[in-house]
Amino acid sequence: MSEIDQRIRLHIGDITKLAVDAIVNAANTSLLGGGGVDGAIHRAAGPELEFECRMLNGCKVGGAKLTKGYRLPVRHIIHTVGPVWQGGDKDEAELLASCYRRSLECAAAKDCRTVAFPAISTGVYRYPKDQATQIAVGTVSAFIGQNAVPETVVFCCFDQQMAELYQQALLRLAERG
Ligand code: AR6
Repeated sequence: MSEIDQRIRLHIGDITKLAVDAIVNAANTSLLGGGGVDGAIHRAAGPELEFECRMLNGCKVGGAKLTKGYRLPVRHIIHTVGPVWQGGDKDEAELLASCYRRSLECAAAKDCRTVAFPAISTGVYRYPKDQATQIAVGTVSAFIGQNAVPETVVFCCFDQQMAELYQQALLRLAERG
């Protein structure tokens, strides 16, 4: 097992229950909450989160902004905005990779050693799950290969099917060396 494999973990469950340094939120450009994982994070963190988010003036697609964790067992929440899938020729892959890179940069800037990501854009934003997991794994492993922090990245999957896609993507990456 390579050093990078040891720094990537899979978890099946609700990301709001994870006690890590930072979790990533799959937000929208307003940063004012919504459905899916965004709604779950805002509900669990409490109304203070939306209050801080209001000060941030939104976020562009592919960008990331950081807040405190409030009632969640994390120091920080990193809010990123994934691309809406429009068929694949609207820079979706580059924008999704940018979400992972910018989020990891935010985490590193605050010395967050363990960071958990949901599968950004794979719900309401309809990004094909197999492609999204490959981008997630490729971008995260490239980043941690060049940076000591975060030490550990958790891909938090809502269900077993998503965990299997991550496993396949990790296997493919290991095969490529
Ligand atoms: N923990 C972990 N993963 C979750 C959770 C959870 N509690 N809830 C859902 N997922 P989505 P998007 C998974 O739709 O596609 C919001 O309204 C889910 O199974 O939350 O980036 C925002 O405000 C899926 O695999 O995010 C935006 O408007 C993944 O998280 C829009 O949705 C992402 O699904 C963003 O859409």
